[in-house]
Amino acid sequence: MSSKPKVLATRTFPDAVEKRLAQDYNVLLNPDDALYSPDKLIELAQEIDAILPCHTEHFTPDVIQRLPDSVKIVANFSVGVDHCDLEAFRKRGIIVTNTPDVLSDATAEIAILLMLGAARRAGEGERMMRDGSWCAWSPSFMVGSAITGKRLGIIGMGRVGQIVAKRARGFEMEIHYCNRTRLAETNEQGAIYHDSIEDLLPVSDVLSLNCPASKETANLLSAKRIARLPDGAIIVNTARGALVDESALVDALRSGKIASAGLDVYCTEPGGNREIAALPNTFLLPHIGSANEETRDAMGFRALDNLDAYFAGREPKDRVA
Ligand code: 8YV
Repeated sequence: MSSKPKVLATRTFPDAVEKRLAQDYNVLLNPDDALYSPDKLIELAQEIDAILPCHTEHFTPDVIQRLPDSVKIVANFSVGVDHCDLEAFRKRGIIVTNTPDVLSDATAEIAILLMLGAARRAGEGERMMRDGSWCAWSPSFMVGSAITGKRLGIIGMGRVGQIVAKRARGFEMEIHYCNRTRLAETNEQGAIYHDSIEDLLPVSDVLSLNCPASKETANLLSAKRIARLPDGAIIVNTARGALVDESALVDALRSGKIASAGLDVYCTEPGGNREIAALPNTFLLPHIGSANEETRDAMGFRALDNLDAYFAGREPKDRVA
């Protein structure tokens, strides 16, 4: 009988996922959910065949270089792979997979939550109720802006972007988007295509970032681009913090150029950005775009499907390197 492949699970995963892992693999779990340092990761990876990591593990060229030869595949529990240097993985001949599709609905839900929360000043209201400072009401109290009927600009009309558009249509929003390639008419569902971000911004009363982080998209939302948005626009980010020049965003939120921002992701995680957190006109969440039970199970199963395929001698469905 051949022995089961050895898998290093870098974090604590949902029960159902760990159960399947333990059934099919010889698994090294992390019951304390400790965040491993690069040295610890390398140490634990000795004689390991596969790693099941999250976006919290940073696979830099140095880390990848130091991985033992036994590691053949890194099956990420994430759709984003900006924590992985894919070129370095390719050079080492290590396969990398991700978990697309299964978290699109969950992330789109959070985008809508952020949109509403930012537009209707939900963060300010919530803080007020908790600290007991609500002591008056007037017609001008806590007045925000509507999203119904407004123009929504989406940067990155992939799986998540298209679902954000679909949900936003429920608020009668007019959808505009910019994407590397224009969608087929049937997928556009009436959304208006812009072939440059510069063209998209002036028609975006609400701007939603839904593209992956990469060298090309780093600081995509710069001061110059923020200036092209309509005055009083709302910015929503459920993708990655690295897409935004956070100091330019702080300036724009302070000046009122941007009315409010709803953010789930930050340049520095965990922790976020203290300057952003100090601003009243922000509605902030701690990177929980995919954090619901159904989605986290589905992400784990998708990562395991990729591992199963590899160890059965098939091409993993979600191979990115
Ligand atoms: C995940 C995400 O929770 O999948 C992604 O890219 O950003 C999140 O929704 C996280 O990455 C899990 O590793």
